[in-house]
Amino acid sequence: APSYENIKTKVVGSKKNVGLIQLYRPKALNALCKPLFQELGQAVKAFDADDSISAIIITGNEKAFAAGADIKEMQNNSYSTNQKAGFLQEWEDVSNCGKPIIAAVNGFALGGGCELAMLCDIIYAGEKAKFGQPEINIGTIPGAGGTQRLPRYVGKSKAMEIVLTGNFIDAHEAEKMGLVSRVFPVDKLLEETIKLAERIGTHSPLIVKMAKQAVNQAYETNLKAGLQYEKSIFYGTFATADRKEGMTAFIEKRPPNFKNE
Ligand code: CO8
Repeated sequence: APSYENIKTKVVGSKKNVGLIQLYRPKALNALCKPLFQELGQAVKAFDADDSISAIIITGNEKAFAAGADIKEMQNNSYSTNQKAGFLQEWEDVSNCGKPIIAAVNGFALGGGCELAMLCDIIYAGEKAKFGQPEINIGTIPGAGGTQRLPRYVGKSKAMEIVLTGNFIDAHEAEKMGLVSRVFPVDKLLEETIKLAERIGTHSPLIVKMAKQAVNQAYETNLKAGLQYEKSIFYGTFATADRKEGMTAFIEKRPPNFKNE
């Protein structure tokens, strides 16, 4: 396994089919410096390419999922250095992943940390999690989806409130708003997230990918074009052996044996 400095990776689950990535800069509350994001991108790409992995989990520690972009690193950036370096472009390695990514959030998910959670496919939270887009406090605005993804999760009024005040919201509020799909006791969060990943892992990886693609399209397009896209992916499942196996197994009253084909 590759050795990383700012993250830790592990394969978990009873079938060893879940890729776990732990953000690991505990002293900086997992502030998302560039080397961390480069490693995160590499780790996501490696798990995405590994046929034995069904789903990926990104987590932090009990104090912080991630407290945002690294303020110390970007303090002296300028408009032109951001432009020239393509500041934040490493994020695309995470958003381009074909496999499901689940964020398991304990502690702070602020700024870029909240944005990283939102670019995952599902967010599970521990009871003490705190979400927020506090960029406004430091004279900037969210730069990795906070102004675009957050309104799609929680609607305009709540997103505006979060972005314009910089106030934090707790896990239960976040669940009520639809930002988080479930809340667990702090010490149960990771095992529950692994269970979710394992449940997804019982299905055909090929079809899981197609389902993820189709749901994501809902955030890219209008309803009519989205429904057409869905239909073409749905028809496409009929070109796979796993679709045939799934329906045949149902009719023969036996569990399916998916081949990822
Ligand atoms: N960047 C760099 N260092 C940080 C960050 C950060 N975002 N957050 C915390 N740290 C460091 C602190 O500087 C401190 O380091 P040191 O011990 O060397 O002084 C250490 O982590 C511990 O932090 P605190 O002592 O502040 O811990 P507290 O428990 O007192 O407070 C808070 C916790 C409330 C989370 C507090 O640390 C805080 O407000 N952090 C900043 C939160 C923030 O403003 N985040 C938004 C950053 S801007 C952003 O994300 C822009 C998004 C753009 C795109 C995303 C790019 C990745």
